[in-house]
Amino acid sequence: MEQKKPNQKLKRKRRNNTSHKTAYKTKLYLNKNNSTRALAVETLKENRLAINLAGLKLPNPTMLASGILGYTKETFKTIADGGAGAIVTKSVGLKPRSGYANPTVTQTSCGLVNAMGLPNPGIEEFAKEIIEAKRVLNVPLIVSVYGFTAEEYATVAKKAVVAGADAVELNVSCPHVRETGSEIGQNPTILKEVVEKVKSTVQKPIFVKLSPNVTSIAEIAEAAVNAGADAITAINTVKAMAIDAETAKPILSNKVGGLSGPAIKPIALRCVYEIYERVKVPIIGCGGITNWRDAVEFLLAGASALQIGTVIATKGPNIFKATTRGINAYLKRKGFRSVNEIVGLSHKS
Ligand code: RRO
Repeated sequence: MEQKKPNQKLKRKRRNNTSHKTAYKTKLYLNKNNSTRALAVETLKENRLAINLAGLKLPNPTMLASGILGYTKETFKTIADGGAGAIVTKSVGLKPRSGYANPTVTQTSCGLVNAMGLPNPGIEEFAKEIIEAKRVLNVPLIVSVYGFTAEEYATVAKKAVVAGADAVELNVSCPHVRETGSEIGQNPTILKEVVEKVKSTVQKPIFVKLSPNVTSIAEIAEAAVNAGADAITAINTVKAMAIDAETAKPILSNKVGGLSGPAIKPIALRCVYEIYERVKVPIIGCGGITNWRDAVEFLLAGASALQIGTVIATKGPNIFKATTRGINAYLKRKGFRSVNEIVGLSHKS
């Protein structure tokens, strides 16, 4: 009698189980004590979650999103200890900037609206913090950079890399500061000029963080990649505002700001999905991720890594560990050997 063939999924599951067992046994054979046993399990867990992001080695695909936690090495360390696989700094420019007057952030029913106005100490001052942060961090440090011209972007990126940045993320998507941010990222010609200039100036990976406030984010992503972007981060905040019914006035001093948090997750997910169909470089999903299930959805949409931001305000730094644990349990339950296996999987169905 002809034997029934096991379906593909079951086959994969079995193969994975076997390979895990083999690796596990090998370790135990070499070192027969309990601490090594724990180490072996840990190593296997890490292997399932470890990624190579445009040449950067991350122990897991979660990253601190830019703009969330200031500029000090202490805060970066706290986030890395919370389980983040990489850290992205708040955006830094050529000169110090005090940003907008208060109020700069307001809570809405499903997220935050901010208009900080790019407050930052300037790259000369921040370079010292990069040097210090590199001494204490065991995960990659990515410096978010902005400028008002292509030359400024390149100068700041160069200084960040000289100080020790493992990569730079170009902020071409801040929704409310004039002559930088989305005014650059909404125009493929200017964007190309900026990316090319930075690419020819630094020898580290360049991530480009895009705005959702465009007609076709895939078209913008393609322009960035053609100009040399090594990865695309999608998305920055969605242009928004809040009005106080009692005072009858806009709440933020800048009136208009950017919405982040759960409200923008479906928008971010759609952006990642569209970009994945258009370009081949890794995509870093960002926007409203608050738990492991959100993270998995982004991976399935095509993200290779995930930036987490707004939720830290309510759940604290351990959100990174919780998210990673959840992704790991999902992969295990579904029979996948590596997180890479589910990147873009929703496109195949
Ligand atoms: O500093 C800000 O107000 C800000 C920036 Br740079 C950004 O990229 N996105 C955002 O929502 N706010």
